[in-house]
Amino acid sequence: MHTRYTRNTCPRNCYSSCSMISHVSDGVLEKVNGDPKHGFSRGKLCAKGYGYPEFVYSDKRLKYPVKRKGERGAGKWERISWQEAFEMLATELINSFDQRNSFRSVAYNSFSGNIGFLHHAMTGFFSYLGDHTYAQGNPCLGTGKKALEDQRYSIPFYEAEEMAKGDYIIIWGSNPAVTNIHQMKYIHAARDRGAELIVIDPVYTQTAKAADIYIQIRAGSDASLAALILNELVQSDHVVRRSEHHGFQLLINDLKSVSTDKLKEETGISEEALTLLADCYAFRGTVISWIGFGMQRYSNGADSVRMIDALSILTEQDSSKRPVYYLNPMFFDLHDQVNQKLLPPKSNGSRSVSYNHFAKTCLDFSSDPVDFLWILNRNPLSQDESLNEWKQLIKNVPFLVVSDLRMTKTAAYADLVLPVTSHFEQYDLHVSYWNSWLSLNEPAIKPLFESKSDVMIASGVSKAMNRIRPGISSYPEEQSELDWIRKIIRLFAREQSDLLTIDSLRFGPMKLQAYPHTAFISFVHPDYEDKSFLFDSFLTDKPKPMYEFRLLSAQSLMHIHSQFETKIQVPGELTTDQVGISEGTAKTYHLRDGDRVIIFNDTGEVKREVRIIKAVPNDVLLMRQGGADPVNRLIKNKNEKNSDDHQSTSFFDNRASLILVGR
Ligand SMILES: Nc1nc2c(c(=O)[nH]1)N[C@H]1C(S)=C(S)[C@@H](COP(=O)(O)OP(=O)(O)OC[C@H]3O[C@@H](n4cnc5c(=O)[nH]c(N)nc54)[C@H](O)[C@@H]3O)O[C@H]1N2
Ligand SMILES: Nc1nc2c(c(=O)[nH]1)N[C@H]1C(S)=C(S)[C@@H](COP(=O)(O)OP(=O)(O)OC[C@H]3O[C@@H](n4cnc5c(=O)[nH]c(N)nc54)[C@H](O)[C@@H]3O)O[C@H]1N2
Ligand code: SF4
Ligand SMILES: [Mo]
Repeated sequence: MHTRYTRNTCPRNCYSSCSMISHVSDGVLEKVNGDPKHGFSRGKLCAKGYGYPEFVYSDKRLKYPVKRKGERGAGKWERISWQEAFEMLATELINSFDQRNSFRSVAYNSFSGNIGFLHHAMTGFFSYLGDHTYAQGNPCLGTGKKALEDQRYSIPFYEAEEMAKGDYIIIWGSNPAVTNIHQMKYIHAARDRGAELIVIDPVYTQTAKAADIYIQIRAGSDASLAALILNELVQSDHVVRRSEHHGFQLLINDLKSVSTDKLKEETGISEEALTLLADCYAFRGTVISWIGFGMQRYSNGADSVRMIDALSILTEQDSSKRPVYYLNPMFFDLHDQVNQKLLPPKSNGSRSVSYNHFAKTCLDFSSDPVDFLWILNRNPLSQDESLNEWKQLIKNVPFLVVSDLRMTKTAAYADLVLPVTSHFEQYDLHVSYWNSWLSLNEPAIKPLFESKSDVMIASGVSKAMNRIRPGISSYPEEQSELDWIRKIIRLFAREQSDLLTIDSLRFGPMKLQAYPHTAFISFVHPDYEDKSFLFDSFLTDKPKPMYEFRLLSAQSLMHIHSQFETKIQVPGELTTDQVGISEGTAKTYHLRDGDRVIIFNDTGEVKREVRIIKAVPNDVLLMRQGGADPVNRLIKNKNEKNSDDHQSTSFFDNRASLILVGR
């Protein structure tokens, strides 16, 4: 049998963006391997990656466009043709337009399902339409990004592979053994040279297990721990470059006014651990801080990020000895840059709504209420922090369309559901938000059933609109996926290398060159010129919590958020039906493995089966994202001020109690 090989790129919202080699026989995707030419993942994939044939041929894949029959959410569907689907969309869009001579009441919300460049197709489609409503910001990592930009002007940049050169690697709130598995290679390379890995996390994670030193911190108290370390460093005279930094003295003054006993109590850290961390930051070699996303899922997330970052800035003149890893600032924004160059700018009358408050803002519009909503690359009824508001919005909005690979919790409430292709069935282009590799994705197989890519869908709707009302859409509907890719590559080639072409990428991914960035450092609170950023976090008293437990629901190995339900079960990984509790909690509440509990707070309740896990601290309930009864039912948006500072969500600030209901 003849086997054909193509290069694909994993489009999931994952640090790696692995390039992969697909093996296709008789039009069937038989096997997927890692691409040895992808210099970051170096020929390896995670288990989800190797499992892609199962994902592609899953019987859960949507096959045809379907429209709702009966009540919303009743689960009854009627198969329709694409032509009918496009006509329905075009009619709804034009009806909305005709009511106010504008598309302002039309909204779309797309996020992280597929992070390839071509998955901005809907951004393109709507930008060409004119005024409309769209979601903006970054609910995932926006807080830390903004915090670092406030403090440093731009996010520090160090190549992912260079982590191998550290003497100490201190990971604050990231779990790369689960979320960024290829990075572990570079960490272990450093350890082989004698480096030490220190992990700071409330949970004894897989990464903590691989570490030389694990420091258990109380959830949400990283800013306090970093303040304690800084205090030690000031006392022992290990702080450098004092006078150079705007607001340094403010920071130190604020630090003096905070009780260290109070901070110690908050963090739950031993003296020994504190001394050890202060000694690490005082070390004259290369001390790497990795600021993960765990500690920014709190309302004090920005302060935690700035405070941890301050330790690196203030302990060494030579910044190459204090690398701070957060994300790849060169390429994280590349999508926006490309959109700015290739698409018309968002029109003045368009409404941009923060992802964080999307449902609420749309519900509150006093004029031009949303009457058409398109959700794609997103599953808000599982993943958002405001499920109740989302449910309300979905109930109220006159027309909801969802494009996805599967009938998700969100799609189940739509009026129209459109099946999209997997990345093996379309072209795309990818750059990672962590490493510097650019790679191509070519179709390996034909689109399954009647699925279409986001680009093809954008073209189809535009054509249908123009058939009904010639000239109403100026979207360049004749452009193919390859045409768009050529344009994007030409942009990169201009800045990177003439040798960069589609054909060169067919031979393997290319490492993009970083460009220089400015260094400007300020420790001043972005909202108050005369205060350091310590101000918010420490000088306000925190009310006593109503519920005993923190809800932690970080990422899990075999899933990307609500995506993937593989047949392989990893021993020890929580299922969506379970809650992980500590041995201490089990004792206090007389709970046993397998007991059924209800977990509740004033936002909602979920049912779970108890699993006693040593790794969990006493004040934490550990849960997985996704599933039939999502943990997000218990999560409420804590971010009252609709400010840019707090783009990320405060998932882990939420608390709950539990009650036994069956055994
Ligand atoms: N409780 C809790 N909730 C969380 C988090 C947490 O830590 N705890 N983490 C948050 C974080 S960090 C993130 S990034 C968000 C992620 O939130 P979402 O972006 O909503 O993530 P997914 O669940 O992956 O949903 C993406 C959807 O896109 C679909 N999709 C995949 N490929 C394509 C495509 O090519 N086209 C289209 N149209 N659709 C596609 C998938 O099938 C899936 O249904 O979740 C957040 N939610
Ligand atoms: N397998 C897999 N990989 C993924 C994803 C996935 O869903 N599955 N999602 C991708 C996405 S969108 C993202 S955003 C990244 C996120 O990847 P990471 O940066 O690893 O972030 P999280 O998994 O959200 O949380 C990391 C750790 O923070 C810890 N933590 C919680 N609260 C605190 C705290 O107060 N202080 C400290 N120090 N630690 C705390 C959690 O226990 C957890 O172990 O992963 C990406 N990679
Ligand atoms: S999920 Fe991440 S690690 Fe796994 S194949 Fe995709 S990009 Fe690579
Ligand atoms: Mo994320």
